[in-house]
Amino acid sequence: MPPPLRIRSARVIVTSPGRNFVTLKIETDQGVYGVGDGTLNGRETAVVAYLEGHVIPALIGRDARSIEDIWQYLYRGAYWRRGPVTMRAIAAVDMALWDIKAKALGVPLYDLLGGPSRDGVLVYGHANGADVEETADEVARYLEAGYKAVRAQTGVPGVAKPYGVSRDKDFYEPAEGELPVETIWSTPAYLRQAPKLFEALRLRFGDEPELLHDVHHRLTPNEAAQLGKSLEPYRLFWMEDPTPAENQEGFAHIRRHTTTPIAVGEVFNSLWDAKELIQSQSIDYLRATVLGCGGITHLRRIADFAAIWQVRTGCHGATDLSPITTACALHFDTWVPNFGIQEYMRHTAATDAVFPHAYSFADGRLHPGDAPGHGADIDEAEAAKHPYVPRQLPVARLTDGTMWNW
Ligand code: EZ4
Ligand code: CO
Repeated sequence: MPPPLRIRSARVIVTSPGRNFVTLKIETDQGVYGVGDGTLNGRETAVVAYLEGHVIPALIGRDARSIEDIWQYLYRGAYWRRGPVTMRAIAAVDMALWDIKAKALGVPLYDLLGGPSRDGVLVYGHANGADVEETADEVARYLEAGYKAVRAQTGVPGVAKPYGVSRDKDFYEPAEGELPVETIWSTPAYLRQAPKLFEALRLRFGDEPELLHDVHHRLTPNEAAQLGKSLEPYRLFWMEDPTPAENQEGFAHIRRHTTTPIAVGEVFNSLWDAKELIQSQSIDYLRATVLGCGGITHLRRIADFAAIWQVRTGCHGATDLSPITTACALHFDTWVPNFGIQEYMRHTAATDAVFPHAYSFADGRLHPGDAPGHGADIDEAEAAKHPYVPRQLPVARLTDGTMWNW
């Protein structure tokens, strides 16, 4: 047995280079350290309190090589299982421990998972515009930049601030206000508009580019079935989060009525949020992430389970996941046999400066790089320049004022 790598210290670093990120840095007595992401958009300080009050004291002195045992200790040992705060705190620890192990062995993380299964990770970018024409122009920009897959969101007549449409075309960040910004939603207007967008995109760009769309939990199962049917002629790669997945059986209804592929899971915390969806073959892609689902240790287990039913991965990759999560996701994506696609919203230059990383983009794919560990780090001096700024995600109401799903 090699000597243990004792955890000497663990610290939480909160930084806000344009938006908030929570980072856990674990140091060992042999000088090797690792970093993990614990960001929970709009609820960052809850994860900080969980890590500092309940996790870090239990880590000191443990052998950092015991990734599985520490995962089980934090998951079972909490007694109160699952939930976004707990699972992100566990994910932060798990990412840092995989980073330490791979660095100590001098290999890129994907080597520890089983080695590379592909040359580069297919990603999709986010195109959005106030109307169909502006959105199509944005799709064109992504295709010109080499993207092979593009998510398209467009404004809906009569709907102020619809999901996914931003003023800054390069960097979309929905958490804007210290209190939630109020937005308005109209399902009838949206159901009329969405097919017009994808008809226009196929007319302009032909059959080849992969097109994706995020419904962002706004529809009922039957409305989602109607949308899926109306989009079938435009051959989407996926329709995402068509309805909230609290009731997993709702997806079976959508499935019975449309062949438009379905993706779900960016708000999932564990396999138990996805089990019925997978077993009933109601979905095509699972958007669970290393950050949301307790790290690599649990996400690989979910992916193996999903593979039995030919469900593929499509990890969440919005800008509220730090470059540390992006890096871990890319190592996971490079290995996972049932890979589908990876979401990629570019981080700002300020964020990239705080989190130097080994991954890079070329020809529509991201490459994790060959640096030992996951290849992402935090520049603490740079991080200290950007103190925490309270921000929350918006809320949505129907046109008559009724609270709805943002
Ligand atoms: O709204 O991560 O597919 N991507 C998304 C994201 C989510 C944000 C919420 O913090 O739905 O843009
Ligand atoms: Co989404």
